[in-house]
Order: sequence, then C-alpha cells, then structure tokens
Amino acid sequence: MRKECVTAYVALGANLGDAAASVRQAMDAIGSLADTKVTRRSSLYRTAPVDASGPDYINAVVEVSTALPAPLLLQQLQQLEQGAGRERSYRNAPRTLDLDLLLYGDAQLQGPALTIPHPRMAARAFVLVPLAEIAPQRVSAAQLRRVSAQAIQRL
Ligand code: A4P
Ligand code: MG
Repeated sequence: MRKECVTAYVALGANLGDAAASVRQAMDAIGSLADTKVTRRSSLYRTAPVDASGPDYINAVVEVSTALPAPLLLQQLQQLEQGAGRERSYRNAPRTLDLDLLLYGDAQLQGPALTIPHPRMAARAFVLVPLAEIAPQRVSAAQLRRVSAQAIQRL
C-alpha cells in the first residue's frame, strides 16, 4: 500500500566551518532519509546572527514530501546534526549545523520535544525569507514586513 505523504518544511542553519558546504550537504542528506524526498530547495542566504553571537550564518529552507511522522522526522534531522559534528554547548551557541522542523502539513503540535509550527519562526527573517522563496503561500506580506530590519543577503 502507498504511504500517505505530508509536505513539511525544514530550516537549515550553520555558522561554523564551511557553513555553505554544510548546508548543501545537509540538503542532500535530508533527501536520502527513508520515505522522504526533497521537493524544493531555497537559495542560500547570508544572515546576521539573531539572539546569538559569532560569525554570520548561512541559512536556507527545504520543502520535503515525507511519510515519516513528525517526531521521527525530527529525530532523523537531529541525527544528521550529530553527524555534522554538532555540539550542544549552550542555547544559540554557534553551530556546524542546525535543522529545525518549521511546518508539517497543517499540524499544530505543542510538546517539550516538538512544537509545530516552530515557535520562533515568525520573528526571524532567516526563516521567513527562504520559506517565502519556495512556499509563498505559507508566508504573508505582513510577516515579512515585521522582520524587514534584519540583515539577510541572498547568495
Ligand atoms: N524542538 C521543539 N520544537 C522543535 C522544532 N519544531 N524543530 C526542540 C526543531 N527542534 C524543536 O533545539 C532545542 C530543542 O528544541 C530540541 O531538543 C528539540 O527537541 P536545539 O537544536 O537542540 O538547540 P538550539 O538550536 O540552540 O535551539 P533552537 O530552538 O534550534 O534555536 P533557534 O531558536 O532555532 O535559534 N541567527 C541566524 N542569523 N541564523 C540562524 O540560523 N539560529 C539560532 C538558533 C539563533 N540565531 C540565528 C540562527
Ligand atoms: Mg535547532
């Protein structure tokens, strides 16, 4: 029987090492997860750190079509972060790779390990701008206006 697929969006971010290469590799790795296809990739963006310090970030968003339930998808994304050498030293510490699950269909989930939509996405140009590039129907003009002061450069 064919498995039901859901359209989900994953934010990618990195600001240590060769961040652009890490983000591109992670896009490929997400497409290699079981029962998961990458259906759209945003451009890469250079962004100033928000609520954080350290070098500029490289950020992007991918659209996936997945048959994995949301908690399992997050677990797989966290394994990819570990594989990229991610160390969780402190909240918002510079990182080799951060993968956040932004949207999972129209699901609304609120738990300690997983909240969807991602609770901070609406405040962040580094999420909304690449998301609007590949899924304009999921981001409003008003949302984009609210983050328009944040520095973001499309590469
Ligand atoms: N968690 C709950 N919901 C989710 C979700 N929808 N997606 C939990 C991913 N994780 C979710 O995440 C902390 C916990 O959130 C996890 O245990 C997971 O179960 P983490 O990745 O371990 O830690 P973190 O990255 O420090 O926290 P988080 O929440 O990912 O940080 P933020 O808020 O995403 O901020 N500035 C720029 N320019 N670009 C960036 O990419 N990133 C951050 C990180 C700050 N400033 C930035 C950027
Ligand atoms: Mg994260």
